[in-house]
Amino acid sequence: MKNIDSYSHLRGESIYLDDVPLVAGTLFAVAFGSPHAHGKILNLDLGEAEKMPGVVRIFTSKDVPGENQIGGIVPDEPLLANHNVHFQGMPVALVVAESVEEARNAIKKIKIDIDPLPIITDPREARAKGELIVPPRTFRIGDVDSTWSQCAHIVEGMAETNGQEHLYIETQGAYTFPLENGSIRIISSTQGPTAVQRHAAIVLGIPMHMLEVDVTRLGGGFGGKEDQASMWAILCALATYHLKKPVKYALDRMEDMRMTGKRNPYSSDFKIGLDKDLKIIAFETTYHQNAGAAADLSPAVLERTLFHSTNTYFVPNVKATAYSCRTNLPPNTAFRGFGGPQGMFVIEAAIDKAAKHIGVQAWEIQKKNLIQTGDEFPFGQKADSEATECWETAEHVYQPDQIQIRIEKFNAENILFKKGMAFMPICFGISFTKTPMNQARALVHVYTDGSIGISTGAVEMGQGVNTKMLQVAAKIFSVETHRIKIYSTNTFRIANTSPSAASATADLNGKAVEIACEAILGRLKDLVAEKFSVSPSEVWIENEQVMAKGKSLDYKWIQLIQDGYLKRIGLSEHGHYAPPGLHYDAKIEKGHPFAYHVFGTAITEVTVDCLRGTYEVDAVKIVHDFGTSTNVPIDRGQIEGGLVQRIGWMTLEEIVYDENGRLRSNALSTYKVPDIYSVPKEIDIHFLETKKENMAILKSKAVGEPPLMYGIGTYFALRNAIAAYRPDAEMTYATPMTPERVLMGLYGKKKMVEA
Ligand code: LUZ
Ligand code: MOS
Repeated sequence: MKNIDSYSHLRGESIYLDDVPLVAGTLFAVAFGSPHAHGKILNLDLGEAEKMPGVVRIFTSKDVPGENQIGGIVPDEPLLANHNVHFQGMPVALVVAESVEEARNAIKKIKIDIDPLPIITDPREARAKGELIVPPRTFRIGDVDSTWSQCAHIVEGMAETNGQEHLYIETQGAYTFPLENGSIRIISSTQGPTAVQRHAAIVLGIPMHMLEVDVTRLGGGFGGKEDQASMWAILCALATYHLKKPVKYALDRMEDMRMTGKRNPYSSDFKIGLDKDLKIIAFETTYHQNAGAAADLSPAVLERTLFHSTNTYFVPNVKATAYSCRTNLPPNTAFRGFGGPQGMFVIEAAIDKAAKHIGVQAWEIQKKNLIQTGDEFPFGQKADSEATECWETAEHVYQPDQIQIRIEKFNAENILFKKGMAFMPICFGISFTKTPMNQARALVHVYTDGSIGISTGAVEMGQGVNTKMLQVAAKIFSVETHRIKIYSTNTFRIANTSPSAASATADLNGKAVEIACEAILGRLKDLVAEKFSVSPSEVWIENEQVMAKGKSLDYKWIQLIQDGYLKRIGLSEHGHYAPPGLHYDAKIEKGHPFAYHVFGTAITEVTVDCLRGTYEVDAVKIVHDFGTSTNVPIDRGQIEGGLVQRIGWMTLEEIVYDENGRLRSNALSTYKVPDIYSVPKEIDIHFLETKKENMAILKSKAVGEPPLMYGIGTYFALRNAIAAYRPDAEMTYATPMTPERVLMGLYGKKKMVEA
């Protein structure tokens, strides 16, 4: 079915934060961010700013009634800086004024004296200086040290991935309202309503039940609003708490780019060992994660990097170590894939380097090492693998041998244009790696007119989760979809929500909807059984008709609901779901953290203009493991969007901080994001339908993050095209592959220098 939001989106009628009608008396907040990346605050002079027209009040850390702390995993992040500043843009004060313009004008009059401290921007330097967010972690299987001597080929190297700006179309923001008796209503553009509620309670020193967080929808999140929406919501709540007035803050684009964290950049080392049959028998890697100035979600991101260190390959001997390094950049955070893509890039770089060293194609190594059902991941979980099925289907459907022959012919006939191909097989674990987060709730009401209202913990951010929730209820009740409405996500209706993240939102919340609907349906069936003297197990509903013993009872959904009300049966239910079988022991780094894995294979073909260094992605051909997709258009949209988002990260998007920790790529003029010209000219998606049992909702596997990883293939296809022009091109494994880097690969004298 179509995305239920498509009509209102197209007409511009969907309500985002900035579309919420303004309430009389609303005040506007703007944060004053530190102009320095690291230092001690000697003096903060608000005098002149306070006298500016329209200014109502300026808040600092001294105004925090509870704890000045919003750190989620580690309590290391003040809401407002008090003694020290740790990154440029770190909020120090909050100006509240009668208009946005007046608040922004007042910001310019704030004076701050900072005694500078040394600035670190590089994660390896941070590690050398002992600046770690959490202790390092190591995942092990087999014994790498004793395996190197058995390897026919050993290759070592370094791989680096840059950060990525989330660039949700809707920037961060919140709007808060005073309620009776000190309660506060918070409208927040957040993926994590409970995170906002929990931290607002800590900062304000009031119980969570006084804080209503409501989210209708987001104009994109991509992980950037999993944790980092809290800051703005709580700043507004702080102002509302003191002033008893509605307060709104919607960041402008440059503020958002400067003050919020991004995808964690990684700098990694690898060593890979293969036997003479191209089996990878040893892999050792060390990740240096650039966490920025506070933990935020980085320790969890780091964990997922470790879980994906071998991507979709079985490697019997692995040692993977990960360091989360503190630097003076805005705290980096969740971003679609959550550390997985960073880890997967490293093993793909290792395979590419080994292939060049041995003189084979990377795909020969990739194919030989695909994980099989029953093989063990380094963290102890056994794979239920579709890796080979995806790969072989891709070979069958897309004929890559023919593509390669065509490419070689093209390359022989053209001097200034070269083509390249790469395979990118993926494997992504579905579940929050923190096991307790894997739970969800849904509240289902059936009204006396037969219409149905549903609340869940799922946040709609364009991914179509509300449509999927609606489909679950429509299927169980077998009613028409127009009868069902999915409500906003609200902490007064659904408590203790996990963020909409980890690709798990539809599964977790969908199962909770299923449980709640089944409970109501069970009571309705009992009523039918009594009324028609049949057994409840013989009753079902089909297209709004009540059926029993194989035939219609000439009794409709609406009559059934009205009778249900008159008979005083419960027409509402609160469902709770927690996937069984998940466990993980971080002491030994073994367990079964994922409900299942999603597999797939992409074949990418690119053309490089060897005069200009520019390139085009000709085609990306994908076989994706959907289980049994319940919504093909939405799932296709997720695949295409994820792919292009990752192509952007691999090719164009270049975050540049200078040595003072200042963001140089702070606007869309200096930060190039993918546009229609970056989209592959052809995207083919083959839906691999597997009938096997799985733990996904309606067996329709999670699709949010896995397809992002297909974009990695573009990077390696570009390298192959460059090698066709210049076989001795020496290029480091660094992203993004900007046209500048391509040119250096094509014409650079020696090893390509870092941009
Ligand atoms: N968020 C989170 C995530 O808190 N835990 C996870 O495991 C995760 N994975 C992917 C994306 N967001
Ligand atoms: Mo996320 S990276 O918020 O699923």
